[in-house]
Amino acid sequence: MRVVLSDDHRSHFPAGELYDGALVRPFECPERWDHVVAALDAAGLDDRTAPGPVDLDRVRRVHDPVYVEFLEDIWDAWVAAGHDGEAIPMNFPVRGLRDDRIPVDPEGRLGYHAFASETAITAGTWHAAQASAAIAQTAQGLVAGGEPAAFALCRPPGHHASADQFGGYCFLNNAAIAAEGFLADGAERVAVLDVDFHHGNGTQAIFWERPEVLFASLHGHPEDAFPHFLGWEDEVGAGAGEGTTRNYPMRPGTGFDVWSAALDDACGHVAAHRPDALVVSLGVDAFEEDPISFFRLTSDDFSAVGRRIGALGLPTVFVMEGGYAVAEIGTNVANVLTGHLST
Ligand code: 7XA
Ligand code: ZN
Repeated sequence: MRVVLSDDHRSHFPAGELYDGALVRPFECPERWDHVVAALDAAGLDDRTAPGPVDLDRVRRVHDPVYVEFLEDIWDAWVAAGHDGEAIPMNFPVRGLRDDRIPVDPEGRLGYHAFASETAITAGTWHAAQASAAIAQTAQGLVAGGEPAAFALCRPPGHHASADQFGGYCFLNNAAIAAEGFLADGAERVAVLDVDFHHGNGTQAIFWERPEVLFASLHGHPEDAFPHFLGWEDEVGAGAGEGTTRNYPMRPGTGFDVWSAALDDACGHVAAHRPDALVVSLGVDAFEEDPISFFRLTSDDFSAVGRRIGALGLPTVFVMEGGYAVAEIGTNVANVLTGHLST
């Protein structure tokens, strides 16, 4: 399996994540990438490719141009306004406030384009976000060109980013960019299967009314888990896209018996959609020891996840999302990929 990766992710590493009432070292950190690369080495997944340049025109098929411009210039604007610290959004156009005007002040712009406060923007964030999107685009191009599967080792992750909002460590929605890439390259239908512990709210919102893109997500129930305000089972899409969104919210302590039944059902919907290509939002934070999640999958279970996805027999791009049990993240990712290769 081709693996697309680059070192450019290192330019994004905020000093602080707002967590539990304090600024802590972010869970989403560069060592995650190092552990994945080491485990890929150990598993013999060494067919590496550097990404090409990011195609921002294709990024704008997913993201609002005003949002892309915001990501490009917010750090400089923040510094020019006299701020010393990292750019952290703190107030938002929530119920009772107006969301039809974008403020000029950087603090207001940050709040307008964010949905949560844990994710800081720094000097190198835009560079890393573009590089991450380029990795997804390159992996998608390889698969569109005939490779059976590719792994996009994206960092920062993407599935929480909507057309015009960042949060949950995500800036550009790499999985959605890959899915749109397939459509731009001639695919009639695409499926996005999100197995990250957290609901892919951004991906769902992007494809909510799009009948050609099936989105299925397995995740912690929004009553119990971030992002809290999307991901109930009754969210199935709207308009022409009604029926092409599927949600599998699950409760704290969920083990592989229940989780894999949900995966089977989701895979059934993927197959019924008859996609030309599959994009997998591959977070491994459903792992039993993940520090910010509450499912109970074991490292061996991730091999079965790869085999189940491989049984679909679809051209597939795996896009890296979350996973914070840093010592095991690499093994868990490698197990999915080798499980997939074994089918
Ligand atoms: O898939 N998404 C993640 O792994 C990031 C979740 C961020 C949670 C922040 C809650 N304080
Ligand atoms: Zn996650």
